[in-house]
Amino acid sequence: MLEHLRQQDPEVAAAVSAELNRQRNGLEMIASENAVSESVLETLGTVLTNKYAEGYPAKRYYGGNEHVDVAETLAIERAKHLFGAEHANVQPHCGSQANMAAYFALAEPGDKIMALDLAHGGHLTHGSRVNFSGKLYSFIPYGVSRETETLDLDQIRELALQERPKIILAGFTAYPRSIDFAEFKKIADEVGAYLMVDMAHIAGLIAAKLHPDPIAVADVVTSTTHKTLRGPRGGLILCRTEDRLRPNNKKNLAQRIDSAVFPGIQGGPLMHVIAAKAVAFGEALHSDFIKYQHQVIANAKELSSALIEEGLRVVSGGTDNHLVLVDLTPVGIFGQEASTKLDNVGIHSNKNLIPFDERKPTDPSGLRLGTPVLTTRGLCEPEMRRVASLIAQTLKANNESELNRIRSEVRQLTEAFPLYANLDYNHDR
Ligand code: DSN
Repeated sequence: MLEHLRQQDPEVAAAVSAELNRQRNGLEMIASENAVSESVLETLGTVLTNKYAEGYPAKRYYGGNEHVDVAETLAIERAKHLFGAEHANVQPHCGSQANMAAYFALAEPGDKIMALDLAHGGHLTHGSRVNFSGKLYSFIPYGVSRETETLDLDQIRELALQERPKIILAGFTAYPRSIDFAEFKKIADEVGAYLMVDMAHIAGLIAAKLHPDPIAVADVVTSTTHKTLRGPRGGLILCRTEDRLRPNNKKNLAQRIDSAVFPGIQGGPLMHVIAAKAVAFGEALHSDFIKYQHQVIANAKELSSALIEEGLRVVSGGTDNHLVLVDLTPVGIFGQEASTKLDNVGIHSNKNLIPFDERKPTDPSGLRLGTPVLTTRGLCEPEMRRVASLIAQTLKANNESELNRIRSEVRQLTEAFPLYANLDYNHDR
C-alpha cells in the first residue's frame, strides 16, 4: 500500500507509516480519540476529495454533484435515523464549526450563553476568552459542586434565573458522569432559553442508547463524528425543524442551521469525509456497535475502580461514560510529568485540569484517560486492570530499568490486541 506515495514522496510516506506503527504499538487512552474501521479509512482516501459541492444535495452551486449527493444524502438520512433527529447537517468540518454554526443560528453577537467552565470540564468553544466563542458572545460559566464534583442543577437553575441567557449549553469534554438533559430542558424552559447540547464525547453512547438522550429535548445538538462515535474526523449538527421559541421567524431552525454552516461559515464541504461519515453512521446502526459501547463503559468503570485500588483519586469517585478523570495529587506527581512518563512507555493520555484545580492548564493536577480505542482493539475488563497497574507503576517508577520493563509489558499487550493487522504501508500488496 501507499506505493505511489512511497515513490513520489518518501518523507511524507515515512511519517504516515511511522504513525501507523505508533498507533499499533501504543495504548491510546486519549478519551477523544478512536480507531476507525478500514471501510472508513478507504472512503477517506477516495476521489471524492476532488469535488466542489458548495450547497446541499440537489441545491449545489457547481455541476457534477450527482454522486456526492448520494453520499451526503446517505449520511444525512443515517444520522437522522441513528439519533432520531428531525434534521441533520453533516457538513461541519469539525466540532468547533458545528458549535459556531449553532451559536450563529440561535443567538446574536453579545448575547448571553451559559456553559460549563473549561476548568470544570467544558470546551474551548464553550466561551474561552482566547476562542471565537468567548470573543463574540457573553459567556456565563457554571461549575460543578465542590463536594460531589458533579453538576449541581439547583445552582445552574439559580444562575439561569439570574442571568436569563439566550442559550444554555450542556455537554462537556472532561466530565465523567452522565448528564440529565431533561433537567437542563426544564431550566431552559423556565428562563426562555434555547437548550444546546454538545454531545461530541458521548455521541457513540447516545447512539447506542446507553446515555440519556439529548435529541428528544434539545433545540440543537452538535457533535464530532470521531470520538466514541468512531467515524472520520469531522462535525455534525442535529436539530428540530421548527424554532419552538420563535416560531414566526422567517426561516425555521433547520434552515438557519444550514445557512449558518454554508454560506455562513464554510465553503466547499469535504465530500470524502462526508461519505466516510455515512459509512460510520451505517456501522453505528449495527448491533455490534451497541455491544462495543457497552464494553467502552464497562472498561471505563473497571479502569476507574482499579486506579482507585492503585491509590489514585478519581474525580467524582468513578465514571458513567467512556472517560476517567484522575487526580494525581496522591502520588505526588503532576499532569505534565505524568503524561510524558506515560508517553515514554507507550501509554498515551492527556494532562487535564480537575475541578477547582489550583495549578495551571500547562501542568495541571489531573490526567484524562479514555477507553474507546482500547475497546475497539478488543481489550476487556481483565486487561483494564493490567493497564491500570501499568499506569500506576509508571507514575511511581523512578529508574530506567523499571520503565523498560513496563514498556515491554505495554508492547506485549498491544501485540495481543493488534490494530489494523491488514494494513501494510511499507510493502506493495
Ligand atoms: N480536543 C477534544 C478533546 O480532547 O476533548 C475536544 O475537542
